Amino acid sequence: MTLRKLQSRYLGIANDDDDIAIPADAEVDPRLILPPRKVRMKEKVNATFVTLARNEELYGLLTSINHIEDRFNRKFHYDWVFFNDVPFSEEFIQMTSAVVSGKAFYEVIPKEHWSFPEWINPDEARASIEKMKNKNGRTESYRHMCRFESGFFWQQPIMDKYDWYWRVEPNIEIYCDINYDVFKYMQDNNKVYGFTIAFHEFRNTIPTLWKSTQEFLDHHPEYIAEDNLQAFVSDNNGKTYNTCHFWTNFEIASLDFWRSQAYREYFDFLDHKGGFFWERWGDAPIHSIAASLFLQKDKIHFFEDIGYKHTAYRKCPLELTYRASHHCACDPERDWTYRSPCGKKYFKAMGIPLPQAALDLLERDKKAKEAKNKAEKEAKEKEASEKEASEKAEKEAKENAEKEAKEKAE
Ligand SMILES: Nc1nc2c(ncn2[C@@H]2O[C@H](COP(=O)(O)OP(=O)(O)OP(=O)(O)O)[C@@H](O)[C@H]2O)c(=O)[nH]1
Ligand SMILES: [Mg+2]
Repeated sequence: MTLRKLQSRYLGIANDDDDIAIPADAEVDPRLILPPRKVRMKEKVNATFVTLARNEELYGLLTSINHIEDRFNRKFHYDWVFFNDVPFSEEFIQMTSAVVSGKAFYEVIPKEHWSFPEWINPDEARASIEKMKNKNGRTESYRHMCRFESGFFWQQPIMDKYDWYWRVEPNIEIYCDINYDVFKYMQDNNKVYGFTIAFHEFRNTIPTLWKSTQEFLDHHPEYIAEDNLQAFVSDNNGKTYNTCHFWTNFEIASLDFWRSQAYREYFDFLDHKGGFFWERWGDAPIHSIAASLFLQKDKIHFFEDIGYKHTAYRKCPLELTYRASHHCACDPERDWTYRSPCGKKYFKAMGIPLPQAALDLLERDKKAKEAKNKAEKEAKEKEASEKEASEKAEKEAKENAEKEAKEKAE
């Protein structure tokens, strides 16, 4: 065995440096072997992980960080920026910095980026939030979160030194080894925005978001990219929004996109409409509409190879050989990517066919549904015929008893 072989087998790193022979009797734990430092450093790009979280989410977040580190970052050592609207606790800092293999930074969000702006009356906004509370409106802090993720995280001075970020939330899982530098991939392939799962938004949380977007674009038609991905967000050539969005709890993207004049002005325009507070505009639809309209579609990348779980939804690579060679710990039958109507829409809008494995999965779903419907229909028919037979038998028994009684009486 050689070091190169071990690395490529266990870490998936192709190491071009001189290979090192490892004696057959050496006790080597391959998981402890890291690629040589100079290989790691020269390949790195300016990137960071970024997480907004509360102190009380520490333990769910440690799960996420451990997943990312085990599957990816222990090979690359990218930094991690943590944001919070209140100071991080000592425990939070100690525990997270112990598991992040790059540098960890802890930032308190300035008040002006986590409060009602001057054009929003707080009392009226709070009354409106209260009214929507049970209709997916969530809480006041949730509104600040959506506004921060839409317009402010990339404006924080700590982010200035980075070109790329990967957004991570508490309680996520990464199912497969990631053996290449995803940030470098984005950079080398001229990608801007990367996602894993696409979803529908609750329509009642964004009633005027599309109208506001159209109004903005009427003033700035120059921001609409040629060959964009509008068909992902609109089924009728831009008349209405179909509510499809990239799920932003996972994002690997360029910070320069949010820093662009187009996005800055778009966010500012939306912010002044007050939709974060009068409705419940989320960062996911806003990011997705911007990416779909302001970018050429080939700048958007679907990370088909990253196994990912957030809440009950998961993305599991379907190919058996891929899953085996990347040590995936997920059940492909539970993959949501291609079952999601918005996932399918993405492929259609890109003009690319669904992978064969996805078509097979959907075919199995169809057959399973047909079999279920058939079984239900048969069960109903059986129940009806049994009921009919028992009613008939009851009727006959009654008639016989009446007949007997009559004969006795005679
Ligand atoms: N510091 C801080 N972080 C928050 C707050 N609200 C949400 N977050 C973080 O913002 C991100 C999104 O919040 P979630 O509550 O997960 O929102 P969501 O992803 O739309 O909802 P789920 O689908 O339920 O996960 C997560 O990383 C949270 O930890 C808050 O009030 N303060
Ligand atoms: Mg979440």
